[in-house]
Formats: sequence, structure tokens, C-alpha cells
Amino acid sequence: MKRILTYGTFDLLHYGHIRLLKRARALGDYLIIGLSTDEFNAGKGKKAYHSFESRKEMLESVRYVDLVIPEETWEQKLDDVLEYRVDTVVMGGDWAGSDRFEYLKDYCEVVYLDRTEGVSTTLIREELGM
Ligand code: C2G
Repeated sequence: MKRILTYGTFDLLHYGHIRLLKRARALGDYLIIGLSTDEFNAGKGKKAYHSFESRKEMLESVRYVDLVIPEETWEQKLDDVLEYRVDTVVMGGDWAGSDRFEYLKDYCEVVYLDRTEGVSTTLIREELGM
């Protein structure tokens, strides 16, 4: 069983997120999401529109997702890879080459997938004046 892990906030879930999850899941047999907690986001100066619980509930209903775990720190990723026996970490291309992920290459595959153009949580919030 090939296990895939990805991270994100996934706020105002949209088709760009779904296409990332679909492609990530297609790389293996089991997809885990490390979902940013509200506290972790606060540390990044980000505030999601939907709470962690709501974002988790929505992601758990997506057919490509097998497990959602909390992302509480930047440093937990290696622990997650080891604890969940992850074969591949997948992130969107905006993270390509990032120190936050490159070091994991000593322990698993790290794959960056192209982002879906024309949609983002920020764009949605701006257009809806949120
Ligand atoms: N994404 C995408 N296409 C978009 C928007 C997002 O492929 N149009 C991808 C991002 O590249 C990311 C995932 O969907 O891989 C989740 O997006 P965000 O919630 O914006 O994730 P981010 O805020 O980058 O959090 O520790 C890493 C962070 O938790 C990542």
C-alpha cells in the first residue's frame, strides 16, 4: 500500500484543492492530509474563514481523502512521515524547492504538482468582499 501525505489549510474548499487531492491520491493507494489548525494558521498570521473542524469535515467527505490529521507545527512533518509510513509527500508547485519540504527527500519521495490556475481562496475572499 503506497501512502501519500499532503498539507494545507484548504479553506473555502474549491476545485483547485480537489484537483490537487485527486492527483495526489492517484500517486498511491491512501491519502492523508495534514490540515493546518486554527492555532497553526494564527502563527502564520492567517485566519481561515472556516474552522479546523469544518474544514476537516469537508475534506473527510472528499472521495480522494482517507485520513485527516492536524498540522500544528512546521516541524511535525518528519514525525508524520515516519508515524504514518508515508511513501510520498505531495505539495502544490508553490512549495517546490522549499526548505519546509526538501529535507524530507532523505526519508520519502517529495512531489510538487502544478497548481490549478485561476482559483484560490484569496481570490474568492476578495471577490466576495470577505
Ligand atoms: N492548490 C492548488 N491550486 C490552487 C490552490 C491551491 O494546487 N489553485 C494547492 C496548494 O498548492 C496546496 C494545497 O492546494 O498544495 C492546499 O492549498 P492551501 O490550503 O493554500 O495550502 P497552504 O496554505 O499552502 O498550506 O505546511 C504547509 C502548509 O500547510 C500549506
